[in-house]
Amino acid sequence: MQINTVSTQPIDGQKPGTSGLRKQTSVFMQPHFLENFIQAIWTGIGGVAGKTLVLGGDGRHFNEQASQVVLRMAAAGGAAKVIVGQNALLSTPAASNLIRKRKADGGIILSASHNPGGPNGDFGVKYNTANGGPAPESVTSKIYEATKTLTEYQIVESQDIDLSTVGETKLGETVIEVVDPVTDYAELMADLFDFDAIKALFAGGFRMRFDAMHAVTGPYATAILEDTLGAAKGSVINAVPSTDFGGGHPDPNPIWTKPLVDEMFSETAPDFGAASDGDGDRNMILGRGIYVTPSDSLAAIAANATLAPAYAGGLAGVARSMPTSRALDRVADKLGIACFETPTGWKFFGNLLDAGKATLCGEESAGTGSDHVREKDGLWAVLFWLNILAKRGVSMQQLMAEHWAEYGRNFYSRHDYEGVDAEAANALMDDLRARLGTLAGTSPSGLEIESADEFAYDDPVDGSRTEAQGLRVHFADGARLVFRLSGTGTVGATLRVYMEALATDGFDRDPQEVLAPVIAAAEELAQIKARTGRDAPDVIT
Ligand code: VG1
Ligand code: CO
Repeated sequence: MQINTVSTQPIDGQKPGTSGLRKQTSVFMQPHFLENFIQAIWTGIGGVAGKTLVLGGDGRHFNEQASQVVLRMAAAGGAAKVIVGQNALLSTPAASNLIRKRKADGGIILSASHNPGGPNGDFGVKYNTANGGPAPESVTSKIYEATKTLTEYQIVESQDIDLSTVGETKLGETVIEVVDPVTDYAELMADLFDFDAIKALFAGGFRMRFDAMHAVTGPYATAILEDTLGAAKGSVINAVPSTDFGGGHPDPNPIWTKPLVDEMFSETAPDFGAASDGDGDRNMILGRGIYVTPSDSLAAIAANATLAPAYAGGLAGVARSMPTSRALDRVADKLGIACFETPTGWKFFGNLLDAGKATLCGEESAGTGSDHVREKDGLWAVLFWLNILAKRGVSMQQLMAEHWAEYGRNFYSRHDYEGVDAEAANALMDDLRARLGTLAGTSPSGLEIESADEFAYDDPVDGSRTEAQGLRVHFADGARLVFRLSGTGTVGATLRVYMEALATDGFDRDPQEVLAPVIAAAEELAQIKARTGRDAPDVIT
């Protein structure tokens, strides 16, 4: 086997963000760009020699080609084995599961998640560690440092490996094992949930619609929901993964899944609706005539968790990212368990899950998960809801009405301003940050501010500190406002404004109306319109 050493130079901007390195596909396809980053990963993890890795991606443009590069570079680095999903496909939670189940040293996930794909879309690479979770900052910073100094990379010369057939081959000394991407994941789900109860639900005429958004969950959802659990054929739509996600934006929110949302609010709506994103780690949950915000979904799952066999013994604790609504905290209070508040991004949940401090965790951005893997998991959330609905025997509307009656409702919304001029976005944040100390006691738009600060996180397990994780404004009436810049975009900056207000009645009101005073306060505090030049957010969730 011929190993080539290729001279290269550091490429700027290879700093992993909230979830791996994401760039426009055209940038990733530039000479050496991918190879440099993969070599930097090998350096960052202390070399790949003798290690076993898992590899797969969400099927977007460049997925297969990039997989071949990773395999050649793993072989050049002396990896013992690479376990690859058939056709280089693996959802993010399925990859996390395989890393754990097969006791691999880590894994590479090729995905830009909810970002659009295709030659004009985005591509991404993420490294996960042996616990199955996204590499923590201690590892991503080593990878980034390596990108700044590397001068060469090693790659073997070979024909493309056949990834279409399940089985084992060898590339040099490295074993390449091609596995069915769905089997192990489907087995795990059957262990966690009451499949008999869900089968009975469907047998009784319960109807659902799952929108796979032309992305990676199609094969998983079809196999589990239709073939195993008996949901009617056609319950899963947009089920065949395509390299550009059918030209769509594989982000399960009310904007990008509008046809599904419209159906769920129509006369012929099924009982339950859901969607997942590009790489299968996000979920959107709907009932007939109701959209359940991710923050509420997390809280309701926590409140009903013991209905699922794997969680019947109760939850050790729960965790949510800081911008996620505090609906979860109210449930944790009642259950008498701890509720941890972490920075945005799944990597911060890893230590809590590993240490057994949290069983369930979630983010407002449609990410929900548990200690069954170390990633958020879209289909898992869907199955959890089906399990709960099967056991409770009520509609989604009724279930949420009862939940709010018990805990109050944390009305919640996020406003995103996408592709904003980066300098303007940074200036907005810098100015507001500089004024945080003076805000307590003032009343923008008539809402009195109790306190304001910038969120920093001290990890209770390893003691590491992560700073500058969002600007928070707490109001005297319990409302809250958070400002953050996205770490997953590839063009300009995305400003995220998160709003929350607690209500103890009037649960059926429109969140945008309930939140109007908080929205007005956000504008007054940060002059969003003037600074971004936008009249309105691009996305409202
Ligand atoms: C966004 C979400 C965050 C999520 C991350 C990765 O990050 O806000 O909650 O963990 O995407 O999700 P940011 O930095 O853009 O706000 V995924 O499904 O794109 O891997
Ligand atoms: Co995702």
